[in-house]
Amino acid sequence: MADTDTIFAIATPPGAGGVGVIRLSGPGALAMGREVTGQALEPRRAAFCRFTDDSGEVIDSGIALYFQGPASFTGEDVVELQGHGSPVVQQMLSRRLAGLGARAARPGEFSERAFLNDKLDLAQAEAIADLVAAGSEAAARAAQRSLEGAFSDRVEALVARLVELRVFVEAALDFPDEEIDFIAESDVLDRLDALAADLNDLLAAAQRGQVLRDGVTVAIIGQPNAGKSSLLNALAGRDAAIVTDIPGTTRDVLRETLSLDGLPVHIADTAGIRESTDVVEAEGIRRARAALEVADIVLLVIDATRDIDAQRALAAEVPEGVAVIEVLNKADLAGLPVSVEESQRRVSLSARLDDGVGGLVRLLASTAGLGTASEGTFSARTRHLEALSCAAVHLAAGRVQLADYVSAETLAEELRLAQDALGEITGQVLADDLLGAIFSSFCIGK
Ligand SMILES: Nc1nc2c(ncn2[C@@H]2O[C@H](COP(=O)(O)OP(=O)(O)OP(=O)(O)O)[C@@H](O)[C@H]2O)c(=O)[nH]1
Ligand SMILES: [Mg+2]
Repeated sequence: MADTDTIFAIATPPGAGGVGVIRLSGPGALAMGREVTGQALEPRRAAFCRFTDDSGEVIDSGIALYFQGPASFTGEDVVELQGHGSPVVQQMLSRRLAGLGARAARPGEFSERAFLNDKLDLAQAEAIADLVAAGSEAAARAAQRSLEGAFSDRVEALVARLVELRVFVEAALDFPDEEIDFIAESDVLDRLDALAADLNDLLAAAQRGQVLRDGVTVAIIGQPNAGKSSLLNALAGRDAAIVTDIPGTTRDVLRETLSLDGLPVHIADTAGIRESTDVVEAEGIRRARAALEVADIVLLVIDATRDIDAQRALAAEVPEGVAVIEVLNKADLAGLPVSVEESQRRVSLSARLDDGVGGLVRLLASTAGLGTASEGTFSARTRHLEALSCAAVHLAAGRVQLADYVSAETLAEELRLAQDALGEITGQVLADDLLGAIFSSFCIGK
């Protein structure tokens, strides 16, 4: 399957820097590396070299490293040229390599080759991109765990049990007369249930991993002057939004991405919702309602010194399925103690004094399904969640077949489909253009 082109890419970020790395991979990598450096290049030995152009003139000097395939990241021969981090020098070196017949790598092509050469499975390759793009420490740790196989191992353990079950059921099919007894007398149903339960646990863990990777979208809503912008500022730890005592201060939606206890949060501060004849304010209120529609979690900010029930009525506008956290603000003025009522999804705090905001952050994390135990979480993507759900659906369908109709044949088919769905996560099963869709979103040089 391996592509036989030799590819190259600048692996360090664009711009000037201390060191600039160009990576080469493919059957011609060693010959090209030797040509550019004029040295033999021993595997895994750093060689200080001059990098020359085709007329022998020195372009740069630096270190060349050769990794002999298959003991390399891609599984092919890989050469790294580590020169100075000058965009001009790197362009000259790139031209030199192109002149020697190498081709500029597509985004993610090194990782794709690593996958095709069995150096990593698909979920691990995706974890590389997630690690590079991680927006918080917790997300980076989760991606690292996936890269090390924490997610793939659990998927593969399920696949192994599924295969055992399939072997058993399909063996039963070979003895049609005894099929029913064979299955009824065995513990297939119990094994199926245990498998489904473990699959659900994995799905829940993957959901947490996806939240860590992609973050949650939060909208702050409430009546004018309730303290929405003050709350945003307290969460952000800086003066992101204008705060005044004039109701109707915020007009536009103000978006920030914050890392709250490691959870990436895409948060929107909005205009206070009320009846307004002011054209600008009315447009702001329309936008506030639009932000509400796309949120995963809504923070309904209530001024605790005013009529609380009247302000709560806004909760009715929140779409079904969106979690609402009630924030009783201005606790200092209202003489309320700062508190968190987890089961009620309610906190009282003072945004202005930044008192009680930590409790809100913890409630946000648990509402997002993360809880405090992000320990052991691995990163996961929507694609993985879909595959796990699909496998769960087939297991459930198979169970119905067995329990209600005693059809071993349909059970066998459902088990096969469940296995295929799981196989898509690690790349054992490849749907059309899955690789293109995944690797095209990688950065170049990875
Ligand atoms: N004492 C006290 N005052 C607060 C608190 N939170 C906000 N305020 C004050 O309430 C007023 C309104 O605060 P904002 O944060 O601008 O309120 P808002 O909900 O964004 O208002 P609009 O943008 O007009 O909808 C300001 O004078 C704040 O200083 C609080 O916890 N305690
Ligand atoms: Mg405001």
